[in-house]
Amino acid sequence: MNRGPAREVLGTCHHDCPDSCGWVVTVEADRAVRLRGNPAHPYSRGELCPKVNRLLERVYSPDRVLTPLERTGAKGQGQFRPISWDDALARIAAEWTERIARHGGETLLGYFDAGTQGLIQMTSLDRRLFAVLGASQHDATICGSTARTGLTLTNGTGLGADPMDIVHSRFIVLWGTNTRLTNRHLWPFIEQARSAGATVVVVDPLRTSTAEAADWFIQPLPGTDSALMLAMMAVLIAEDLVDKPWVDAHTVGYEALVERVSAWTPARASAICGIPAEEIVALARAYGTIRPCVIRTLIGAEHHEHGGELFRTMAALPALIGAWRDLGGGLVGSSGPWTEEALIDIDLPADAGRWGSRHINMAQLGRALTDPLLAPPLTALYVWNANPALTAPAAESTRRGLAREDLFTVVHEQFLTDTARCADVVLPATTQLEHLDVVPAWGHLYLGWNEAAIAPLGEARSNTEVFRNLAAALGRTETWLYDSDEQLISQRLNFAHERMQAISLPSLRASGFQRLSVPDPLVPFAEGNFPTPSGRVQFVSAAATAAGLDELPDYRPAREGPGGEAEVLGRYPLQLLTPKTHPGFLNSTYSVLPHHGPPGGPFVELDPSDAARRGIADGQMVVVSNDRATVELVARFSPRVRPGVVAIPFGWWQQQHPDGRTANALTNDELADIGGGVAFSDTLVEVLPA
Ligand SMILES: Nc1nc2c(c(=O)[nH]1)N[C@H]1C(S)=C(S)[C@@H](COP(=O)(O)OP(=O)(O)OC[C@H]3O[C@@H](n4cnc5c(=O)[nH]c(N)nc54)[C@H](O)[C@@H]3O)O[C@H]1N2
Ligand SMILES: Nc1nc2c(c(=O)[nH]1)N[C@H]1C(S)=C(S)[C@@H](COP(=O)(O)OP(=O)(O)OC[C@H]3O[C@@H](n4cnc5c(=O)[nH]c(N)nc54)[C@H](O)[C@@H]3O)O[C@H]1N2
Ligand code: SF4
Ligand SMILES: [Mo]
Repeated sequence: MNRGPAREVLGTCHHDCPDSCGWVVTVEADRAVRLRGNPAHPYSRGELCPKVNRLLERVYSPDRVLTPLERTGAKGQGQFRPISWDDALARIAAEWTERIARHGGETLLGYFDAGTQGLIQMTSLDRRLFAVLGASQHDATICGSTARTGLTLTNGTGLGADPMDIVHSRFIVLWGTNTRLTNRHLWPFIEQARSAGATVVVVDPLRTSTAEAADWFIQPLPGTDSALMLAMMAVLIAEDLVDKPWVDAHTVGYEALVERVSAWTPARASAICGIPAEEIVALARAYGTIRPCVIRTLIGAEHHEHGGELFRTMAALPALIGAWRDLGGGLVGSSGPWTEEALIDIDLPADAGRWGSRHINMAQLGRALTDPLLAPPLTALYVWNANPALTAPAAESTRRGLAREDLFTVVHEQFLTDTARCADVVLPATTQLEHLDVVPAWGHLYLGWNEAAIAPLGEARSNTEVFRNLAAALGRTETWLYDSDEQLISQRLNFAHERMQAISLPSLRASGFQRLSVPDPLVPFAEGNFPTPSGRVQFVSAAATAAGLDELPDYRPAREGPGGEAEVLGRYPLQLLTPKTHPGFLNSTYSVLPHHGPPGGPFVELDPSDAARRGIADGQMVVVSNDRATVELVARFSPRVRPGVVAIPFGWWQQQHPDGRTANALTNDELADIGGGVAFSDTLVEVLPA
């Protein structure tokens, strides 16, 4: 068969992952036959990952949704029949129009996450359409918002050092981040630093694969890090390891901080964190003496009741030792803000906006859908780029909400996920190979271009295309609801911004990636100049007080955590973590595809001493329970957890769980202290033989 000449198309991974790897797709006769890492990409350097190495199997999977579907069975049963696009769009327009006429625009909610984190396919035209419809506003807070808000209280910004400059570090603290799993392309840079003599420390309540590979593993009880950090500061101050000239020049509130941490002896922190006092002292000494010294953190540690406080406290550490002076020093969190500050908010022409004033926090979708007092009620839900039935906390409330007969749910998806199975109408979505986009990264400083490599499969349509279609079906006449993908990209990138100086659409398109125009090497705060009210690091923060926190960094126990409410701890003495764990999964994506998960399906990890006390044998069926749900699982004795802590790796779908209830059935949907994030990891449970 003559398949015609092969083409190579440059793209960028769309996944909600810090790495935003560059790729090359080989296309023959409009079929993608090969996908590999782009060797020219300076960060990902030709490598992808166990998930995306098999992306073509996902793109061409027989299980993909390739036509619009309409529900035929009961809600949530997943029974559908194919319908035409015209019929699907007409039905959605009619349902929305009727419901908005009855209840007002706020009865409608558009719900998305970062299924693709592309500049226009994640969120762009949707904002214009839902605004003109007066819909409820979706607060996109489930990932990263609390960490950034915490860092910003102290530093005035989430900006940090260039992740790639970690090669220059000699003391690297991976604090609440599982680099080898979640940020795997940073690991070679860490190894490079290590071969030049760097020490790698991991601070994590779980002995992760990253902890296994570290030089020093510190395992605090979950959510207790602020106590550990305050005690480290006490040691730094007591042992004269503070960089006084830098502190005097670039911080405010030092004397008050000295006073605050004087109460935080290592012994006191030790009793809270479950780490020997000597180890806290040793960590502080190493942190205060080895340079350049960097803290690398991402998202996982924010999922606590006091998650914002944790990050706000963390940001004080590098300031105290003047770590920002050095290339390879300071703090590296999400590098997203470097790009985001060079983007234009294209929501709406100024005179056209009439969003509803009501905000719905995405982490509490279940609450919003089941709240009998919510006025007006949510009666129309449109979901794209997300699988909230599985990924939002307190999943049984989401399930009850999605089962409501009076709720009209549309899900735009590639697969029949747990959320799509609850829909009234499912719309088929393109994959990253089938649409155009630009991908901003949160793990490095390169923008990535993504050229569509192949035509949409079946009747799949991209997110932006469907919003144009919906606008037409609703009879909207505003021209800006119909902007093309190229127009949206041009509107979004702020070429006038200094960070875009070297970037143009043709150059980005031709090269596949370009570095933001920021200094290389980048030492952002060597001379201070923090964007806070004082221009300095705020050890004392009025913004913190305004947000309801103490003016100084502090530790407070979580209600559902160690040192929490005695009544709850008495009934549910084990703290549950539900972490990302399998290299083949990306949140809930891939878990039902062959070759992605470990054989045997979901399980709960226990320390053998906790199991023995309950008469639980390795491999036995157990019931994990709290007031939110019971979940049946196989017990596994695990060296990853310490006594008092259990873990259920997250990502498996309902159909893969023995009783259809997933890890998130158990998790806490209380919000974190600031930033709107959620306390997934402050969840107490009991585990008993089934
Ligand atoms: N393979 C793979 N890669 C992924 C993902 C995936 O699902 N699979 N998901 C992507 C997404 S959406 C994100 S947000 C990033 C997340 O990237 P990371 O933030 O690196 O990953 P997490 O696993 O969420 O959390 C990191 C670690 O925080 C720990 N942790 C929990 N509570 C605490 C605490 O109180 N203190 C401390 N010190 N540590 C704590 C957890 O045990 C976990 O090992 O990863 C992305 N990359
Ligand atoms: N228990 C527990 N819960 C968690 C976490 C945890 O660690 N533990 N992590 C939390 C975090 S950090 C995050 S970010 C969230 C992630 O939550 P979600 O974003 O809901 O998770 P995903 O499983 O990645 O779902 C993304 C969906 O988008 C779809 N998709 C991909 N590309 C496109 C596209 O172009 N168009 C459309 N229409 N759809 C597309 C995919 O098929 C997939 O089903 O989960 C959170 N929930
Ligand atoms: S999921 Fe992450 S590591 Fe894997 S290819 Fe995509 S960006 Fe790279
Ligand atoms: Mo995330």
